[in-house]
Amino acid sequence: MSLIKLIDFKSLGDERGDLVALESNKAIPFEIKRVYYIFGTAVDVSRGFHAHKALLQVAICVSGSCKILMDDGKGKESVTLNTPKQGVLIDTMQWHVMYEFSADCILLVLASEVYDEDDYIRNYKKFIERVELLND
Ligand code: T46
Repeated sequence: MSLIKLIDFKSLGDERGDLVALESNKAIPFEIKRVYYIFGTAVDVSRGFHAHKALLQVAICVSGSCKILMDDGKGKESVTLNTPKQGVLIDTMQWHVMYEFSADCILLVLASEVYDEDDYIRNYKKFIERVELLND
């Protein structure tokens, strides 16, 4: 199964332009408890380098573009995000890295929980250990 789970959003566009509406448990497959956005990241800077134990997220490039690499400890896949009409699911236990941000990139992230640093695994070795534990 692909590590890249893209979600296409319906655009309510007309001659005035586009409008995308996102609701919990509809286009977004969880209750949205937090919204944050990342912008002003230089093209040579990468972010992320962590996995989440329980958090579900959908990342949407509402302006510009960036890439995201997903790694489940067994395989890696990456995708370019370059449209506000599509989001990518960042599943639990997916080590992820965002990179190659365009100067105009705004990466909007919808999250299933409020911020909790204890939910992060920021050490790759510990991530792999947990993957192996969960697969036992
Ligand atoms: C993720 C990717 C896609 C907060 O205080 N509250 C928040 O809601 C968030 C998201 C971050 N922070 C603090 C934690 C750090 O001190 O903001 C600082 C920067 O966060 P971080 O280094 O984790 O940023 P990224 O871009 O590496 O990762 C972020 C999210 O943190 C993460 O959950 O999945 O974007």
